[in-house]
Amino acid sequence: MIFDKSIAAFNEAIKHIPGGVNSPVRAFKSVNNSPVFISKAKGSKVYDIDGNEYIDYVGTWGPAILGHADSDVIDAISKAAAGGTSFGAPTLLETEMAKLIKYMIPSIESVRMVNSGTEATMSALRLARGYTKRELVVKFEGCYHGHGDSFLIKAGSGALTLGEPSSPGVTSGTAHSTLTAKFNDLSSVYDLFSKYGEQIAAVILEPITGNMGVVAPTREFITGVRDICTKYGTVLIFDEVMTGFRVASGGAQQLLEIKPDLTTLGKIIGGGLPVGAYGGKKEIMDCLSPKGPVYQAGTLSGNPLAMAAGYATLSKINNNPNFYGQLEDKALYLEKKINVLINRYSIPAVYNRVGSMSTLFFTELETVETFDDVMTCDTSKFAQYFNLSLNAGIYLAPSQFEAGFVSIAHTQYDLDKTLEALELAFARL
Ligand code: HOZ
Repeated sequence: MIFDKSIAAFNEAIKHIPGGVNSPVRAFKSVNNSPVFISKAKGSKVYDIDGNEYIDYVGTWGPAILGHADSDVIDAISKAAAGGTSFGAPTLLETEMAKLIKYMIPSIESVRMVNSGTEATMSALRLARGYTKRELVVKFEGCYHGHGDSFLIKAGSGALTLGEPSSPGVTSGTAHSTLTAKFNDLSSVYDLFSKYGEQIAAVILEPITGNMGVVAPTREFITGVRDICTKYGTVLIFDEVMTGFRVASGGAQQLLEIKPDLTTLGKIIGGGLPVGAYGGKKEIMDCLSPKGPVYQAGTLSGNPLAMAAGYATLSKINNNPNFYGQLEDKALYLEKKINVLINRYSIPAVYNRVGSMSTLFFTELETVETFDDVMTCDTSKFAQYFNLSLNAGIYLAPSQFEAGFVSIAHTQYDLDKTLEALELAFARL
C-alpha cells in the first residue's frame, strides 16, 4: 500500500498540532508508524487520503456500532441541523433521550447529558463526593476514565500506551485522593477499605475493561466490589463509556447482573457525535444543580445534533430484538477462526472477547485476567501484527492496550477477508 499523502499530511500536522494529533494514541507512535489520515468512512469501511480502503475494527473507538454514516443517523442529523445547531436551552428530544436511556439501562433513574466520556466521569466523581461528603476515590490499575486529573493515575488507554499512566500536571493533592486497586483482585479492594473505608466517596471501574484491552471481571470480584460499596455507603460508578450499548443493550451491568449506583456513558450514546452522559439513583442525581448543590453545566450539553444522532442510534438498536444476537454471531465467528489461526501458526497470544469487543493479547500466558497479565504482552510483536494488518487493508486500534469493535455493518465477506489478511500476518510474525 502507498501512504505518501498520509505521511506528508502528518509532517504538516506536526508543525501545528502537538504531536500532530488531537488525541495521543492516534499518532501510531507505539506501533512505530505514522498515522493514516482518514478521508471518509461508510459502513464497515474507512478510506484514507491515499485512496486505500480498510475494513475497520476501530469504529471511531467504539461509537460506530451501526457502521459509519448510517443513513438513519445521517438523516436525523441533517434534519436537526436544518432547524438550528445549538440553542443552550431545553428541547423535547432531550427528555425523549433520557426516557430511552432509562428504559435501556434500568439502574439509571435520572440522567444528565454532557459532551464526552471524560466530562461524564469527572462530573460523576464530583457528584459522588458531594453526595457522600467524602474525598477519596478508588480506581483500578489499567482502567481509563478519560483525562480528568483524578483518573490519570495508573491509567490505561493512550496514557498506558505512551508510557504516561500517571501524568505530570496532576497535583500531588489530587493524586493523593485517588487510591488504586487491582482489577480482579478483591483483596486489594478490601485492603483499601480496611484502611480508608469511611473516607471513600466512590469506586469507579470499567466493569469489563477495554482500555487495557478486553478483560472480563470474575464473578467473585464484581459482586465483592458491589457488596463492599454497599457496606460502606460508597458510590459504585460503572464507567460504561465503552461497554454501554456495546456488550448488551443494557451494557455490562446487564450481562453481569450488577446494579451500580451511577453509570457513565459516552461513545455509542452520541451516534458518532460528541456526547457523554451520567446517571443513576435519583437520590444521588438529585444532588445536582439546580435541584441540589453540586454544580455542573455546559453550553453544548444536550446539543440538538448530538441528541438527534444519539437518539437515532439507540432507537435503531432498541427496535431490533436481534441486534445483539447478530453482533454476537459475527464476533464469535471471528473469535473461533482467529483461535484456529493462533494454533495453526503457534502464535503466543490470547484472544479475549465480550460481545463485539475484543483484544488479541500477544503473551506467552494461557489467559489474561489482570493488569499484570496484560503487562506481559510483547508490544513489539503487536506492532508488527498491526502494521502487517494495516498493509493488508485491516484497520486495527494502534495499541496493544485497546479493544477492537465489530459493527452490525460488517458483512460475512468482510469477516472472511479479514481472516485471510490476518492469516497472512500471522504467517509472517
Ligand atoms: N481514549 C480513546 C481510546 N480508548 C482514544 C480516543 C481517540 O484517540 O480518538
